[in-house]
Amino acid sequence: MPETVIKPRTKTQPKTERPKLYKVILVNDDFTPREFVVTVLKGEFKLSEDQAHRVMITAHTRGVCVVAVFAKDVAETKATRATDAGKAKGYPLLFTVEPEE
Ligand code: TYC
Repeated sequence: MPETVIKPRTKTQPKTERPKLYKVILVNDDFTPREFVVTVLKGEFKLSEDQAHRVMITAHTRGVCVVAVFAKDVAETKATRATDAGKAKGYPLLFTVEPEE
């Protein structure tokens, strides 16, 4: 009687791909009032007064500043809404979206 060989079952874990994150970037301009930029950052990105002020000043002095990272659709929606808030007031305020490295 031949021996029964039981093969161990090896289960390979399917890789769960982490969804890519996207940076929302605030771009400086010469026309949008500082206080308005801070208001939009607080309203759309839920930053505190302090965080919003720091992000605004960084964009103002360096040209751009990363506001936050989100899943693609959230980043795009927030960037569009924040840019539109400036447009509604006649300001050239701009938020762009970039994939994270
Ligand atoms: N540079 C603008 C000013 O001096 C303020 C500002 C800051 C505008 C950051 C846009 O992303 C910005 N009124």
